[in-house]
Amino acid sequence: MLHSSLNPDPSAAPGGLLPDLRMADDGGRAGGPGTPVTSVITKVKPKTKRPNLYRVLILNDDYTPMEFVVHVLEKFFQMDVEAATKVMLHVHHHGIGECGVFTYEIAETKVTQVMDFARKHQHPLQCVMEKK
Ligand code: TYC
Repeated sequence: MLHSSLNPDPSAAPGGLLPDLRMADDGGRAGGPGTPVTSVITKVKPKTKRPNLYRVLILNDDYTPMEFVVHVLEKFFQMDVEAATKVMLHVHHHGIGECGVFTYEIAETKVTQVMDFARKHQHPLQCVMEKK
């Protein structure tokens, strides 16, 4: 029997002189033989980003009553009277102190709440935030 084309006898043993040009197995996919093999990358990378954090600080002044500062720390920072007194006295002696650490929007809200409350009671208490 004579073969003159590039297509080898499919029944011939592999490793002959001519390349094996038979279609790859289509695996029974839709489209049938000749459909391009495509794949979808399905590996999922866990992507959790830590939020930027901000310290909320209060500043000392000569006029705001100590009891008012303690009240502010209890009201807006969920401190008990002992913790609030410690923070207030730290600020009184060192000039500045931390009320808490929050994400941007929470920190901004705390600063606004404290400043509005102090102004409403005509105290010069200052509250600021800084990126950690
Ligand atoms: N220094 C104030 C006083 O002697 C008390 C005070 C403490 C004010 C902390 C502000 O953030 C402050 N009355």
